[in-house]
Amino acid sequence: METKTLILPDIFNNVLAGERLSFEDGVALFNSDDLLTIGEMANLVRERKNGRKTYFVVNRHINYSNICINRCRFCAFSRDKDAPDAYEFSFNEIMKKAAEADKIGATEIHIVGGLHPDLKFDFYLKMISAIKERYPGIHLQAFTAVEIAHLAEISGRATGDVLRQLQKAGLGSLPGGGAEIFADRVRQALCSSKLSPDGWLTIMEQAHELGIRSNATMLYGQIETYEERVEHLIKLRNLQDQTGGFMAFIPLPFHPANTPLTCPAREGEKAEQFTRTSAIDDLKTIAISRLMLDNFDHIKAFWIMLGVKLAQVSLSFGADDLDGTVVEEKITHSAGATTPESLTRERLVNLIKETGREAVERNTLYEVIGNR
Ligand code: V47
Ligand code: SF4
Repeated sequence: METKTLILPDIFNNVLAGERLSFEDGVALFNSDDLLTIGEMANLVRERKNGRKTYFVVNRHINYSNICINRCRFCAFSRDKDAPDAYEFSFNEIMKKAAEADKIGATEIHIVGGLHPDLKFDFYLKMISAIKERYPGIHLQAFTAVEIAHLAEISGRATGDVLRQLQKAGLGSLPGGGAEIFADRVRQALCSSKLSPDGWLTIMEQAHELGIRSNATMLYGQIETYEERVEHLIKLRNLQDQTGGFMAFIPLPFHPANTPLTCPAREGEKAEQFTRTSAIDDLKTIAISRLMLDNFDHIKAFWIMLGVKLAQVSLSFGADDLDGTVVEEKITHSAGATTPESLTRERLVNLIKETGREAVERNTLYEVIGNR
């Protein structure tokens, strides 16, 4: 008979005592088959921090362009400028999408895109200031640390200066994308020309120092080891100890369809076989994130990537936030996501209530808008 690796009682005792888990604890949890005990521990921490509340935000994503000078091998979204399906939204199109956000009562617009070779820094400043001027009540969560580094590069400014100028224009916070997996080995294989882990962490530190709060992510389910996942979480935990600027952590399961890894466009490259992460891996990763990141207030289950039903289950495995209404999403849907692109406020509330939890509408900064 196959033997199951059970959770070490020491880890359970440490969680009960509210003590910080070590690197070795994190790896032991990933190597354990005892999903239900891991979930029970994560739920304990989740309820200690957030009770039975589950947060959501009424928001709209705007992916302003898929044109990107990078070619991350896990990304099905990016295109060369001359590709037939390359796109960039005009200023007017972006304003139209912002108006749609306002119409549904959105309190947040989430703006990210590729690293465009030609758009000038002024375009980004104008996009932020025009939306903010027209809709001052909407929080703008825009540009990953990778885009901030790109804007610094194209404008000849320091990243701190780029952040200050965007903040002055109306930027509210940074999304957590672009962190991928910090391990050099994985980055060399999958996204060697991307902003380095130190660069990502430094930009987050600079943003936090300016009072620009942010999220953090981890892209998992590719070639990384459990050790590399835990290492990633500990790097985030260390920076959070220093700045306290992170709001939520979002584990992102790799979607393999149409990516250069599975559908190479270049001659000579071999197509790799990847399947979607299992539901067990998704739940385990959410739960272990909740357990390792003791200094993060929120763990987000991004329903777009997890699927609606697994996102519901994850609320009992450490997650306390379902993200939002989203409306239009291109990054995961280019990579084969089968989820809808949008959920209404009412649907989100029902999904949360179906799990027996309290639905709380929040703004980006987790200020409560209302109990629903
Ligand atoms: O940076 C790219 C990842 C990120 C794939 O901050 C992929 O609240 C899975 O960061 N399969 C963008 N993931 C999304 C993101 C995000 C989403 C929701 C909320 C927040 C937040 C942030 O998606 C990218 C990259 O890490 N990604 N390709 C793929 N094939
Ligand atoms: Fe470009 Fe971001 Fe896609 Fe990498 S993940 S290719 S930086 S859009």
